[in-house]
Amino acid sequence: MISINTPIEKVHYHFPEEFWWGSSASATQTEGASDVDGKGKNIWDHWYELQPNRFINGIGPEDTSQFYYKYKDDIRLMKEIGHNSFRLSISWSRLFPEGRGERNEKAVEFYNNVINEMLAHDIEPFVNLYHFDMPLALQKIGGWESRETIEAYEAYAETCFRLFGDRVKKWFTHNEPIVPVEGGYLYDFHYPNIVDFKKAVQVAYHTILSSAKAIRIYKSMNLGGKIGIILNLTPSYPRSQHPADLKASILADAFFNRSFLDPSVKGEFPFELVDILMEEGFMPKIAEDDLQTIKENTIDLLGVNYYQPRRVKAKDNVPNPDGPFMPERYFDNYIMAGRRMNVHRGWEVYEKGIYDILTNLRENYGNIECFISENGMGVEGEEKFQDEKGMIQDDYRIEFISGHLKWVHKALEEGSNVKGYHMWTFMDSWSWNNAYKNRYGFVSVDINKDTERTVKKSGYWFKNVAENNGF
Ligand code: BGP
Repeated sequence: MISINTPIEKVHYHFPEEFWWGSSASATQTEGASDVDGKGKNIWDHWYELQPNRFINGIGPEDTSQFYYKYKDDIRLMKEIGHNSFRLSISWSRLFPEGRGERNEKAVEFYNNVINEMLAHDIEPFVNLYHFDMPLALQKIGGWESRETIEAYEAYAETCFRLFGDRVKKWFTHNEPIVPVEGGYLYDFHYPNIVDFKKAVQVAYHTILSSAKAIRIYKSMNLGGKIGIILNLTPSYPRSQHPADLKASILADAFFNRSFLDPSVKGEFPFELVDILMEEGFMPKIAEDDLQTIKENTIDLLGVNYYQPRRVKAKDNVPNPDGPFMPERYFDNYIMAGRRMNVHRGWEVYEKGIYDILTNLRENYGNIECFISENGMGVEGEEKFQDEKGMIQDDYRIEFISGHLKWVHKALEEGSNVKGYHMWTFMDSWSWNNAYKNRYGFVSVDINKDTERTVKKSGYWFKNVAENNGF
């Protein structure tokens, strides 16, 4: 039985003092105000204009949860539900409407206000520079396919460090950088909807290089904070211990996890991946000094996003040699009998995955300082769980979070360097292709009532957890 008011003596899972309790969000998904006060278009604004049918219920990014106008109330609510930290992202095209060149002072004012308001409430801002939102002007020159975008990103990053780095002490270069590669260049769920493995590799490579270059700039500025990256680490569990299944899982892991994890933490790429790229003729264009830059500029702090595991097996059938090259040439995805599902999102729920990730980081990545930067449960039709006062009784979410936190706690006991837990997300937000279908927040947002906010049961439960440093 889960109580939302746990007395301190009943805390079974105790977390260290100073543990980071909070949530994460991104600019495009929460700010709204997508074409006011000088913001330039990003790829989401553009894609929605081209193909509104690709967004559930035709709801686009133009007026997502209105954080741009309501940030003061939202930050007050964050405090009310126990946050000591919160991750936001800066909208690149709000700060630089053309991606580079002229800066938008209204954006500077907005992000200054948000950061100051958070600090006034003792909520530490964790700031991410890139969350899927390429400025359209830069996508027109190829986005991450082009080295010009890396230069523009360096200038953007340096501007952010200069403007906000006196107060922001935790920076992140990218959120889930594999996702724009998958969505935009392999599986057609992000603009520019290209299916081309060679371009996908170049995009991934440039993203990693951009991260290393931003880290180099940040360190040279001596601002006294930490800089890292946020990766969705999805353990690849093999169907069996048969060598063919094991090999499939090693390769899936190299494609989707180690492609970014290894260069970010160790400054080098996994040889399993490099071998495949060489053999198949997909090596990216690499300029002199690039690999040195990647080697020398690794992260201080790793954000781990975890939602679901990946399960893989050796291929059942010989892949079609004439089809487009896809990572799935080396493995098949596998549905484990008896798996538990979040049916709304179609994702398996496997709490132990979070522990396996933390253990892998401890054993194989020098126990790098890390935190859970996203974990959460998207649920459709949450209104039906509303009580007579309008509060959503989301016991399933409390169970989901506590189930994961127990494994985080076990990892901690075994020596993991995990420093906090951020839920996805503070309030129900616009979810890319899924718009407002799946609700993830501690706070509900009524999109039919001027985005009215109401704290859910899980929000008050979380307050209790944060205040007791455990549950
Ligand atoms: C992560 C992203 C978030 C968020 C979350 C939930 O991949 O970093 O931006 O959207 O997943 O996923 P979805 O919105 O697709 O349900």
